[in-house]
Amino acid sequence: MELIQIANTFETKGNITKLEQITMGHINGTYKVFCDAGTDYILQKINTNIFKNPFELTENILGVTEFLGRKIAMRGGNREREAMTLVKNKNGGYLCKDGDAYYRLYICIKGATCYSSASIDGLFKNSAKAFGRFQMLLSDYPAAELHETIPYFHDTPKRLRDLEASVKADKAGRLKYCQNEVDFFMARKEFASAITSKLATGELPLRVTHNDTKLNNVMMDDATHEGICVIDLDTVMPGSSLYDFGDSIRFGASTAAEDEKDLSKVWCSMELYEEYVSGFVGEAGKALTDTELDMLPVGAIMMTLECGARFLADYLDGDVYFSLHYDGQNLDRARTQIKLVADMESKLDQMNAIVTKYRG
Ligand code: GN1
Ligand code: MG
Repeated sequence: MELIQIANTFETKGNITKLEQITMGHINGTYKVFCDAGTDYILQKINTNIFKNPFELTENILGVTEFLGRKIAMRGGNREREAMTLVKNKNGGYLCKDGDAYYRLYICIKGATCYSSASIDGLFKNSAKAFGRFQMLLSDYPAAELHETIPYFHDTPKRLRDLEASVKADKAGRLKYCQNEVDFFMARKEFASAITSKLATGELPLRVTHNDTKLNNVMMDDATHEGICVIDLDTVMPGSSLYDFGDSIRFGASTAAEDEKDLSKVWCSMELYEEYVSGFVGEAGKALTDTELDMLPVGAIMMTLECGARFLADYLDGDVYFSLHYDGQNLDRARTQIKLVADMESKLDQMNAIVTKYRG
């Protein structure tokens, strides 16, 4: 089927006038669907190589968005702007199957934008508040009801073992180009279990987490730049609050793009880090335990290390997971993450001091 025909299988208001691809994400195919009756939509082709069970995925998203919607309405908020809304398919479900592919449709949030860098003052802090609020609102969600859409998603020791397996297999014959990078990760094997070991003993609580808290996963209001809605709920699963905090710092506190080639431009900005800490701790701080607060900087290093290991493993595997816009992009991405990990390791005292300043 054509994409327009697929979009037409959903219960949209008005007629579809045009479709435009959105290229920001690395996983799903995403399109903006324009309609003539005032509401636009977001059509997504679910990447079923990665999300093996689109029905369970949809159950998670419906569960979380309806729960958030009820809370937002109770607080007097605007449900359609502050939470995502899945649109029903004319077949009664929420998915359109075309061959082996599955599609879903969301209402497009109007007057809001997602940014790939903190290009406007206060943007990063506002994203921190949005993710902090997200965590707060879901703190009493029945976590056991959620499906694990990608098992072991933020299990960093497992991600390093996967990297080791990719090194051994060297499927694409690229190990010769990245031995130093591989060594960097292998030297941090012991550190890799700092969070998972404490989750296992209960020293860190299990929470409902977003698990992909990049800046570009918050819609920002065009007029106020407030973070109004957290998007990309595919990886909402039980996890650690450190994952959510850490991934935000990894992506948003970097002074350069995730695939910057000139590593002299790549640093973890302590100004941006402080902005995020103030927003996140301000919004979610009361719900966090002392151990969680103590370990926030570890979360930032861990998520960066893990993501770097995943990019490098994908480079070694021949680029089978993350979408690429040019050859070698996964290696560039791995290198920026390495640079950021090394930078954060050297700034750890400063990062701890900033958390101390805001935890009260
Ligand atoms: C992927 O598709 P996107 O860009 O939201 C990935 C995240 C990575 C991120 C790196 C399901 O997210 O885990 O941190 O790329 N999502 C999945 O930019 O693997
Ligand atoms: Mg995303």
